[in-house]
Amino acid sequence: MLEDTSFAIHPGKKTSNEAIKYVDIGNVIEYKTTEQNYQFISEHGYVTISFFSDSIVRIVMNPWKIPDLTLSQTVVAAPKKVKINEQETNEAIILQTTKMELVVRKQPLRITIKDVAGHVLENESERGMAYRENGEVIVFKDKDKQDHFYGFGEKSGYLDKCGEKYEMWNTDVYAPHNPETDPLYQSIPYFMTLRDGRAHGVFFDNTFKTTFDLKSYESTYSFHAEGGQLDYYVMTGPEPKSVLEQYTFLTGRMPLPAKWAIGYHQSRYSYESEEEVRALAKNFVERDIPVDVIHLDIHYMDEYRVFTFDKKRFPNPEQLIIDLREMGIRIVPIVDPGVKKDPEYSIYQEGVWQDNFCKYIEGNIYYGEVWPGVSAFPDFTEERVRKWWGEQHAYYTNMGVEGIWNDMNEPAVFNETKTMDTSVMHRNDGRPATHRELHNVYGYLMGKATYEGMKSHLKGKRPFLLTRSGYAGIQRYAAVWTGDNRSFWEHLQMSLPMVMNLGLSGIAFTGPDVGGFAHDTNPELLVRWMQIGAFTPYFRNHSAIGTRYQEPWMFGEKYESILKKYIQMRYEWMPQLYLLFYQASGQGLPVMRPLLMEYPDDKKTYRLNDQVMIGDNVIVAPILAPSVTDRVVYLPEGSWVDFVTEREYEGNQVHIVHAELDELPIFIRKGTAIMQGQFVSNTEKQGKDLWMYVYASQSNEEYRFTFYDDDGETFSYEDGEYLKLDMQIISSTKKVEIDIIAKEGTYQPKYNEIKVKVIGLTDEQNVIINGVERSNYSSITI
Ligand code: MIG
Repeated sequence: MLEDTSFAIHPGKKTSNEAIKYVDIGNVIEYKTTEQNYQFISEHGYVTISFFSDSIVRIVMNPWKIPDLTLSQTVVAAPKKVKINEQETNEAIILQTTKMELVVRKQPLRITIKDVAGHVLENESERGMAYRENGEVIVFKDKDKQDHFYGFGEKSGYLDKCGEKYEMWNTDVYAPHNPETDPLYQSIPYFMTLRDGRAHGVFFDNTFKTTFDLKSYESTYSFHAEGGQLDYYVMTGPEPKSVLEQYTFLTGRMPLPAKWAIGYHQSRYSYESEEEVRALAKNFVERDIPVDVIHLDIHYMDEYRVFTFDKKRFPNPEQLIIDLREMGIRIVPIVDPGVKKDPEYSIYQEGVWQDNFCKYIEGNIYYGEVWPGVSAFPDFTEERVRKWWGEQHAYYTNMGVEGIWNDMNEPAVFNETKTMDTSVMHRNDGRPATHRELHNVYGYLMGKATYEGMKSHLKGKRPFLLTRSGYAGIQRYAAVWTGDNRSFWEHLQMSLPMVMNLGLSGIAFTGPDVGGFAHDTNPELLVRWMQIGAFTPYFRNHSAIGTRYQEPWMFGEKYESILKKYIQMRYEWMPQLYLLFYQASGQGLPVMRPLLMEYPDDKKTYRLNDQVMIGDNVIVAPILAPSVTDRVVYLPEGSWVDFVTEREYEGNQVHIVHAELDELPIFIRKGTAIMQGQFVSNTEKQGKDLWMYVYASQSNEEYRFTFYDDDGETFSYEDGEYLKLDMQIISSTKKVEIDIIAKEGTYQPKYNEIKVKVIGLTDEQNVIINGVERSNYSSITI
C-alpha cells in the first residue's frame, strides 16, 4: 500500500486545518425549576441539570428538545433529592450543595463548577456547549497549566494523559499497540483531573464514538460525540479516592471475585487437545508451580461453533474438567459472539427462529466473517436475547465450568471497518438504535448476559468472566485483559500505566498478557514480566499461535525456579490481595494504583509510570528493561522498608536500588502492616497459617486497615459468613500498639489465630497487642 511508504507525506498532499464550525448554545431564554431538575432553554439548545448526591451533578444538553433523562444501561445510581440552595441574579443562576457550586451564566449560557472553597473545577468561558447540524455535540472547557489527566480506561502511552487526544470506539487492534495507537478494545469515556492536589472526575455517558481532546489547544480542552446528547456527570472529589468512590457509585463496583480467579492463569492460543491440556496440568503439579486456571482458546470448539467441543481434539471434556479439578485447576473456555451460519447447528437455528440476531431495519440478518466463517451476532441490546445467551452457558456449567472468557466482542469482524455495519438496527429493549450509537456497549452487554447467565447456573458459586471489550461499568461483570500486546520490553513498560489508568477508571480487575501475546518472548523478559505480574490484579500468561511457548518451565531450570518463586509469591500475598479486592468491591478502589492516589499533594508522583502501589502502603518498582539490574525508585514521604532485605529507606527522595534477575524491589511503608499467607503446594495452594507483618515506625503514626476473608467461592458472605477485622497500629518511640478494634461476621477460617511478626523494632520499643505486652513474634487469637 502506498500509504505505508513515504508517499503518505507527499508534499502535494493537502492537510486541512480549518476549524470546524459549531453552533453555540447561545443565550438563556427561559429557566425553570421542576422537582428534581433545573431546566434551561436557550437560543440553540436545552439543558437540564440534576444531582445524584451533594458531590455528583449531571448535566445534559440536547440541541433539539428538552433532554431525555432516561439513565443509560451503565448508571446504577438514581438521582437523589439533594438540598439545593438556589439563587437567581440578572447574570446567572447559582445552585449550591454542601460540596459544590454551579454557576450558570445566562448570556451566553456558560457553566462553571466550583468546590465550596471556591476552587474552579470545570469552567466554560469563551466557548461552551455547542453542536452541529449533523448531530455532533461538543463542550469546550478551560484547561489549566496545572492540570493532570488520568483515566480514559484502556489507552496506550503514559500515565498522565495531558496533551493527548483520544477516541472511544471499541476496536480489535491486532498489530501495533504503539504509543499513538487509539482506540483499543474498551470505551471508558471517563477521566479524573488533578489540579494542585485536588481531584475531580468527568463521566461523559454517551455511547456514540466520542473524542476527548486535551491536545489541540493550550488552555482549552473538549469532549465531543458523533451523536446523541451531551450527557455528562461531574464528581467533585476532592481526593482521588473520593472521585473514584463517586464514579463507581454511579457505574457500580466489581463483585467480590472467587479466590481462584485471582490466582495464576495459564493460557495459550491454543492448547489444542485434551492430551496437551493434561500434560500441561501435570507439568504444573509435578514441578509444584501453582496454577488455578487453564484457558481453552478457540481450538477447543467444533469448527469454532460456540457452545460445542471438537470431539476429536477433546473427546471427553467432562472428564477432563473433573480430573483437573482434582489437581486444583479450573478450565476457562473462550466464547466469542459470532454464531456460525449453519442451518444444522442448534444455536444458529434457535437464534434465527427466535429472532435473536442483529438485523438491519428491513429485517434481514447482519452477517459478518469471523473464525467460524460467515456468522450472525446476537443482539445483546435486547433483554430477551441476553437471557437466551445466558441460558446457553448451562452447556459449560453442567460440565463444571465456572469461568468464561469473552473475546472478539467489540464486535470484531474481518472486514475493512473491523466491525459490524454501523447501520444495523439494534432492538435495544424498545428504544431501537443503530450500531453507530450502540457499538461501544456491545461487548459490555455481552458481558452482562454472560455474567448473569453464569451466576444463575452456578447456584451460589461466584462466576468469573474475562472480557476484551467493554464500556464504563464493565467492572460489574468482568475482569479485563488488555488484548493483543507483544513480547516487547516497551509493552511491559506500557502495561503499568495502562493497568493504573484502568484502575482509576473504575476497573480494578485487569492485567496484560504476561510475557506478551504476539512475537517471541525471551526468558529475561518473561521473568521481569512475571515479577510484576504477580502483583497485577489479573494475572495470566498468554501467548499467540506460532510464537515461542512461554510456560514457566520452557527456558530451563534457572528461569523456571525464578518464575516459580514469583508465582508462589502471588499466593503468599493472596490474603493481602483479597482484602484489596474486598476494598475494590466495596468502594471501587483499585488493587494496583498510581502513587498519586495516595500522595495527591506530591507532584513527583503525578507522572510516575514505572512504579505502582498495591493498596495504600506497598510500592513495587519492577525492572522494565533488558540487562538492567539497578533502577531509580522514588519513595514518597514516610520511611520505607525493603520487603525482602528489611533494609530501611527514607522517603521524599529517590534511591538507586539493585535487583538481580531473581529480585523484585518491594517497599512497605513503616507504621503499616500487610497480611501474608503461605504457599504449600499446588493442590493446597493456600496454607493454614495467616501472618501479619507489622512494620514498626518510630514516629507517631496511626494506621488502620480492614482484614477481610471468607470462603472465597460462594455468595454466603451475603448472609454474614465472612470475617472482617478492623485493625489499628499505633507506633511511637516507645511502643507499637496493635489492636483489633472491631470484629464482624460468622465465617470460621482454617486459621484460628493471626501470627504476628513485628519488623524494625528499636530497643526502646515494646510491642503491645490488644493491651498486653508481647514479643516481636507472637500471635492474636481471633
Ligand atoms: O486475534 O482467540 O485477543 O487473546 O488468543 C485472534 C484467539 C482472536 C484475540 C485475543 C487473543 C486470543 C485470540 N483472539
